Amino acid sequence: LCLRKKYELLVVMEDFEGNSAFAYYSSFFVGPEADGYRLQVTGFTEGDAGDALSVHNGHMFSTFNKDQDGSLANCARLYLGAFWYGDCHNTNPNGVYSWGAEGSIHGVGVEWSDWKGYNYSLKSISMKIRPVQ
Ligand SMILES: [Ca+2]
Repeated sequence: LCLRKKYELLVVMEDFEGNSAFAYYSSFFVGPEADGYRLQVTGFTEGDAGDALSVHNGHMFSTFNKDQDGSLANCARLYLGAFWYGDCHNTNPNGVYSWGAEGSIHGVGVEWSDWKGYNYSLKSISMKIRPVQ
């Protein structure tokens, strides 16, 4: 990932009923390690999945053993993932793969809340970036 280039981002996801949805962002950038791999994502312009990512803009990347989220809690431990958590998430792509609708533990699945809510773990989710000319 070249830090000098501009990137756009396409998030594509599928549920277990054969549906798919997407969200497009015109600008995507990840900051340096020294700044916690801070996320810069802006320019949601279209997507039938809705925008679950803009709320994560400006946050550092947090893991179980590296809490640098925007919450008093440890979001990675609470939601069993690793992400650019704020307080805590609207999407949890590195959450627990749990085969669809499953509400026993709120928000721990592979969630994209604006499409399927917080108790549906997606079949797949991909974040695809490419340089913008
Ligand atoms: Ca925290």
